[in-house]
Amino acid sequence: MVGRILIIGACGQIGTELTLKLREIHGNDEVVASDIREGAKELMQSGPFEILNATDESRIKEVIEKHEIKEVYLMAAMLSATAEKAPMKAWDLNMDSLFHILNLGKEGKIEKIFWPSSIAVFGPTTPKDNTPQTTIMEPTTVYGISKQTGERWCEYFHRKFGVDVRSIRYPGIISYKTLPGGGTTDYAIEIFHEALKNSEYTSFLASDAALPMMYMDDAIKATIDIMEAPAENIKIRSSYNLGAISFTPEILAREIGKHIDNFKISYKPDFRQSIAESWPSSIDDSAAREDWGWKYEFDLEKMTKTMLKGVEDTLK
Ligand code: AKB
Repeated sequence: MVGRILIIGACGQIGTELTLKLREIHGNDEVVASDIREGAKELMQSGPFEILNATDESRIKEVIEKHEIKEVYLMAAMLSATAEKAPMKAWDLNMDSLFHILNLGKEGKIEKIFWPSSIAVFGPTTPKDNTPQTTIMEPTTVYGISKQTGERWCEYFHRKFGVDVRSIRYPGIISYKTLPGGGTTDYAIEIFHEALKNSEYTSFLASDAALPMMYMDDAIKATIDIMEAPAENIKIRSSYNLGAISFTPEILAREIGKHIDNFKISYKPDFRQSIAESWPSSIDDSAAREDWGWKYEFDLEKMTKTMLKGVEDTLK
């Protein structure tokens, strides 16, 4: 850590758990959470919180000065499915927020930046299996276009102005504490809730839609590890591929069925199926492994057991 930390978009699916973990590591007062609205009680009560719209440059500056922030995690974004419904709003949020933070890095007001990219940067012309770090990238979604553009700007600001910005391409992130909003990979969370409540689930993706996924604890670990790695180890300044597990709705349903008797899945693919079809099935993350020691811990079996237990507890 180079100074006090600000999380923008702290009340979202990843932001919530990231904030709590960073507070555990660095101390509650060192990690300022911010979002456009208040979030989980645990987050609100454990440390400082600011209402902050990620597109409001002057308010970002005000919060950064007030708390003497040196490190920013920019987690606010509109995800793939929602972005298709509101393209310009998604573009404005995803790009403006990034420019505000990169410019603060350029002006020397903050020293280190984390910005998440996504598997959405890839498109239908990208090799699908074991997708390489460097390959054809022709995203066909609004979200993917914004993330790919963001990657280019991160690399540019690093090369041209020496901004210490670090990024990973998140796959679908699976967790139970805070629900995701508006992603194509969200089925892999909904399925656990429906399995425990009703023993059945109707998937909005087809049975064979294979996508790269990761359990939340691994995603948090990767995020903190890349930020703590020595700057010279971060050789890629666009964004790193990050792999863990890869499965289809059918494979996940079979795994859940090992724990829930008579669990049934049916399929009613909607517009999100074509988004899923444009994305990789699995990811080659050898660059992240070599450069900063990335390794995942949760396989399909461990993730499924952890999710069933976690969701069951939240339903009590
Ligand atoms: C989404 O589905 O939009 C996200 C992502 C893969 O970035 N979970």
